[in-house]
Amino acid sequence: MRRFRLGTTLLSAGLFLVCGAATTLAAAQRYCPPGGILSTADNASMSIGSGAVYCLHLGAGDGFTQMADGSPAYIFGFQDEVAKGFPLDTLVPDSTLGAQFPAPTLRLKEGNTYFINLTNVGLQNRPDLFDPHTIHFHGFPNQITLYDGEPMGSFGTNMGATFTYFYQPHDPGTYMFHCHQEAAEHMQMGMLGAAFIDPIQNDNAAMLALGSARGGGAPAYQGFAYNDNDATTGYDVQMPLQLAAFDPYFHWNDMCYQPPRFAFMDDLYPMFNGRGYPDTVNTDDNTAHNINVGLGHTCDVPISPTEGKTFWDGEPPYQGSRPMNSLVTVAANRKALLRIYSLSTTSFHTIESLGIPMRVVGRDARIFRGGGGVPSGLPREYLANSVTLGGGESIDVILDTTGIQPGTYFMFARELDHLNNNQEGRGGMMTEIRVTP
Ligand SMILES: [Cu+2]
Repeated sequence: MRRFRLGTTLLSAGLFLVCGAATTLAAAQRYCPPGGILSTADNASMSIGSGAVYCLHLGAGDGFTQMADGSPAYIFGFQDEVAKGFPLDTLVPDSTLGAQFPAPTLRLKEGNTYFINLTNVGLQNRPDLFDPHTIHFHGFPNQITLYDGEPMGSFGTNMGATFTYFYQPHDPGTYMFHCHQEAAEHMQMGMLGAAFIDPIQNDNAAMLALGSARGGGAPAYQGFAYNDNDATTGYDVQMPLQLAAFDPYFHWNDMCYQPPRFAFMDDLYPMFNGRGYPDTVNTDDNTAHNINVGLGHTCDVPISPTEGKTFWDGEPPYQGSRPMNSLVTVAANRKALLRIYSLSTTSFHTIESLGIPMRVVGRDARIFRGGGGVPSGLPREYLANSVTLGGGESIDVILDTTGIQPGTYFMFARELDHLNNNQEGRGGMMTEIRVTP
């Protein structure tokens, strides 16, 4: 905790430009370099071309989301300020209680340049706290300390302040980002998202056309997981798949001014992309903003395992808080790339695909090739029906539906206690792969 606020600090390409005007809670500033393209954080256009400059803006604060059994959960989280479009002079108050889980997906491209503004909009439900927030790109090679978001090595962004991160991604692959401030708490509370780097090979028309060479009317590939030089990581559809889970007691404690229960963290809501089954296949994108909805809860009644909803008094502000599902829809004789990443704070997860083999093409943002992962290295890909990830790890899996009968297939965590939504069975970390004719 700190007892003063930093002014808005703008940093670009190693050049320090300290803005003289102190930022207040009522005003935010967004840095965008000349020629920079303002883009929504999860807009696929950010991954087009090479040498482009993009300017993004994330807010960090608190909010509420809904578990698959209907229970609410108080969260800390990120939101996409460009997509929400609030005026900058009221961005901070407008953004309160707007956190979403997972965070907006950051789809970046090798060779482009990204300025990512982070505004700390404060914790509306915890005015006693003035926690800073950060963006930490987990696994980025050669990240400089200033933009690494690890607060003991650099700093966190204080309430009401905006800091501009600068990234030039060079190494394609599946990464993840999270707030690193008091990480055990802020990660358990939901400040987790996907960050993946598209390879420059996506610009290679001849390589993309190899998709059509599969015959049977197959289209060109949509893209590749890596610069593989042989199109083995080509895909027709792709999806990031986040493994993370919530401990409802931890979240209740944070909502109700109780000490976080670090030593007893017990993730009773395992989730794919912020939802437990069957909510994982609900295509409602839940994108409306939840501004100006009353908190509606009372902390008088402690949460109980059997009646998690009793502390709510009225309709909780859910909208916009869980924008992603994890339903994979792919045609037969095509390829779906799953960018599986774990930001679990408690458990390993073993994810099984029933009926569609998984071809593991990369791990921890490295293509599976000999010779240090160079494209000319020998293939090290392998087929599996399950993969196991600890927190902070990623695995790139291609589901090849060649010869697979159209129908619904399941992908799920093989730990049976991860297939629940707290007390509700047949839920948790499970989703569907729908293979269409
Ligand atoms: Cu944080």
